[in-house]
Amino acid sequence: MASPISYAQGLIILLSASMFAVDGFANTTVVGGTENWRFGFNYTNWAIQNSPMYLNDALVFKFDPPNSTTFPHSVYLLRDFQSFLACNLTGAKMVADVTNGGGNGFKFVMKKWQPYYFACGEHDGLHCKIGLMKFAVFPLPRCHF
Ligand SMILES: *[C@@H]1O[C@H](CO)[C@@H](O)[C@H](O)[C@H]1NC(C)=O
Ligand SMILES: *[C@@H]1O[C@H](CO)[C@@H](O)[C@H](O)[C@H]1NC(C)=O
Ligand SMILES: *[C@@H]1O[C@H](CO)[C@@H](O)[C@H](O)[C@H]1NC(C)=O
Ligand SMILES: *[C@@H]1O[C@H](CO)[C@@H](O)[C@H](O)[C@H]1NC(C)=O
Ligand SMILES: [Cu+2]
Repeated sequence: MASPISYAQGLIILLSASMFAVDGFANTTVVGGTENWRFGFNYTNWAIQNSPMYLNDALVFKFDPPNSTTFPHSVYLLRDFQSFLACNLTGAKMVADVTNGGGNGFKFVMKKWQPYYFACGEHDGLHCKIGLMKFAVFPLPRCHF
């Protein structure tokens, strides 16, 4: 005979099982679509068109490693909104270097409920400023209870 306590415990196990299942709904999106991560594509516009994004969604940055014919790119997280507006790399955190975007690309999972300010860090912020290689995402929690 099931006691109320074991029923409650069963419910908790069920709820946590469906919380784990949330991972199954996470999206993986290639930044820039078929344009990949390159100089001169409007990533702000791309981010608007791909909103909203959710917690645990993954972004894939694809860029060829540098050689004599390709330009180097990278991925940085800028420290705050002001730095994002100004393409100021002071205090930014490099998450992918110039070689990390080859092959299947560099995958970044947005695990925290916070704004993420992505930018290319090459040429001291020039790719960010003039090359439009920056965008912001505030991933939302997925709610489906
Ligand atoms: C990039 O796209 C945004 C959003 O659509 C737009 O406001 C902005 O003017 C565009 N930038 C350029 C340089 O075209
Ligand atoms: C995944 O991303 C695509 C493209 O932005 C969107 O159409 C779709 O609704 C997203 N799926 C989920 C489960 O969020
Ligand atoms: C440079 O890299 C690109 C893309 O990976 C490749 O198509 C091209 O052949 C390479 N060029 C040289 C000179 O290695
Ligand atoms: C960049 O950000 C740092 C830290 O906030 C600040 O000290 C510096 O003045 C900024 N640089 C420019 C050019 O605004
Ligand atoms: Cu770049």
